[in-house]
Amino acid sequence: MTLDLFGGDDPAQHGRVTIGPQSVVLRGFALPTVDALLAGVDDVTAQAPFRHMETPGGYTMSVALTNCGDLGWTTDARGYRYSRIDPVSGQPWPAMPQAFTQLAQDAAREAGFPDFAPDACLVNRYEPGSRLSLHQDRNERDFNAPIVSVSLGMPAMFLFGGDDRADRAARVPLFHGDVVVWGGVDRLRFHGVMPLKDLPHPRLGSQRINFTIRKAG
Ligand code: MD3
Ligand code: FE
Repeated sequence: MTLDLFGGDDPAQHGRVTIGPQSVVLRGFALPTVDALLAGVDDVTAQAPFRHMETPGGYTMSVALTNCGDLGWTTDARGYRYSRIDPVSGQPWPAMPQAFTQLAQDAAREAGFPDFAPDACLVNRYEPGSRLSLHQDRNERDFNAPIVSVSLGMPAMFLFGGDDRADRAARVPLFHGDVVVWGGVDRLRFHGVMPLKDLPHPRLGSQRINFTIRKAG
């Protein structure tokens, strides 16, 4: 991977990259609305700050997370689940910013999912060294709905595996402004993120924000 590929505004990165039968990377799709998206992240994190959650296995996640929308994903010693209440504040999660919903529906339509009605958004914050080990997203009620992901800030190497944990994973670099839609037959594929390198982003510095817009309930 050359430095140039991590530049972020290289027009050669733009376009549509098919990474599975029903998964597509829309390079730079979020760039036109990035100001509104970052304002949304600030709004959400002012009400529900990023926190490092515990896994049921007793580990602390290296990725910090928060949520917005009607339902938010949490993990603690008792397991993984969606809930309406932020366990830190005791209040409902912040509302989903309109810019998130609009972008997610536009991207889902582009990818062949015209009726996406999201009710949840998980916001992840990575710092250098943060990683996400291979996992499946199975806490949502309806696996027919796609998941839309938005990457901002530092680049990351996404790992896209198969339906079995042992399946070989493809490496897909994700850059500031990229949007990915995952659905249909790809919805339960194992996936993860390699430990982040410290390649500070001009706007976000040494962090990567990824948010995934979902239908959880
Ligand atoms: C593929 N987040 O929050 S987004 C997660 O970059 C998560 O923060 C990663 O995995 C990140 O659960 C990857 C992409 C993603 C999300 C859900 C998927 C890819 C997926 C569900 C099925 C297949
Ligand atoms: Fe995931």
